Amino acid sequence: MKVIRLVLGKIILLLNAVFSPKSQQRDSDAQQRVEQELQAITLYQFESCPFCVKVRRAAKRLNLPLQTLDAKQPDHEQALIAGGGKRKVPCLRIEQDNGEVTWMYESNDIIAYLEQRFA
Ligand SMILES: N[C@@H](CCC(=O)N[C@@H](CS)C(=O)NCC(=O)O)C(=O)O
Repeated sequence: MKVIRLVLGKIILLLNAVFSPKSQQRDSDAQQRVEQELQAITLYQFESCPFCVKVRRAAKRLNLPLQTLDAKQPDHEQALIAGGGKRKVPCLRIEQDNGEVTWMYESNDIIAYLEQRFA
């Protein structure tokens, strides 16, 4: 089972690399502003999780160089569980200007949020 999952994961990564989506273009000032806003956003993920790949592809389409953290690493895993309440990925950590932090699960919700905020 572990081997099948490993092989499927590699296939997903390969297909993702081959059929990488085109990125939306912004002028350099707008892109700089977006990247500034992204400082407060982090994606907790597993590299070959299909739901995480789906979110990363949406981020690529939107030209969002998201910071990502591997939730398999014990320190990131602990932070995810402590902050978000469960060991599930993808999870988007969003820090507001007032310091309040939101942990958003569900790939579809994350993509809708990114599209609504940055498209
Ligand atoms: N409906 C969720 C599914 C997410 C999901 O099933 N993630 C798996 C990895 S692919 C997970 O975190 N499982 C918990 C674990 O592996 O501990 C979404 O669309 O984000």
